[in-house]
Amino acid sequence: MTAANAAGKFVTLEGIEGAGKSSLVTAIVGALERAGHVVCATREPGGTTLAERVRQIVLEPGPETISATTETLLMFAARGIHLDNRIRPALAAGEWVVCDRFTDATRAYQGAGRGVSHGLIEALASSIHGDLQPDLTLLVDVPVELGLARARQRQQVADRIEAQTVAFFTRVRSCYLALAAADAKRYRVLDGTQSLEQVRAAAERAVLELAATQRGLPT
Ligand code: T5A
Repeated sequence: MTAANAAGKFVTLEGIEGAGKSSLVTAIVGALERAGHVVCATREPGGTTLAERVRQIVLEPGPETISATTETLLMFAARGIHLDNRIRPALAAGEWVVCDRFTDATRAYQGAGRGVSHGLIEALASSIHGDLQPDLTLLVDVPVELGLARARQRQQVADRIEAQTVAFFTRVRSCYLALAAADAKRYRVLDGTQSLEQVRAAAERAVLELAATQRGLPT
């Protein structure tokens, strides 16, 4: 099932570093709240006190190595905590959940980026969130060089993933675009090279269309 079968709607944002996802969250939340919805804005890895601790373990640079498989397990560990304590309760209460990254990030970063097998990722996805899928995924697409330049401008010290190569992020971006092409119903690709105002407007339109569909209104 998707969250469409439950009380609330589940919207995720995806894209490479610096694509502009976080900049869109406030705009999307504002648009939904103005339309009368209660919204839970959150992020992955993280979103709860305990899951944010897992985020710190997996992203903070340090002397110990974390293998690609272990990194994948940590992403799903954080996700399991997040789902149990925040996402599922919010959806069950009729709230919309707007989440900055979800399992597609594991498919793109650990799968395409690090080479972790599709089979392992899908087995973990099925075990951790079963048939709960986002109702809508906004993929903010930008060329790798632009995304990395924006991310570096904003944050001087790279985390463990931001420190990866251009080739790594090129695989991540290609995977996201392939996922979107394979499921046009769930994904909306936004051109992140446009001005922030234009991208915000497109994101707001997409979520309000979903809200209108829910009420059976023409979009
Ligand atoms: N990860 C996560 C995995 O590997 N596997 C997983 O399963 C999950 C869930 C998360 C890291 O974890 C990895 C992926 C990530 O590497 P993070 O710090 O949350 O770490 O990283 P990001 O989500 O990538 O956050 P970023 O902040 O880097 O990217 P955003 O959110 O896409 O970009 P944003 O909105 O912060 O914008 C960056 C800068 O660009 C400007 C903004 O003002 C900001 O300064 N900007 C624009 N400028 C001009 N025009 C536009 N249209 C602009 N949009 C934004």
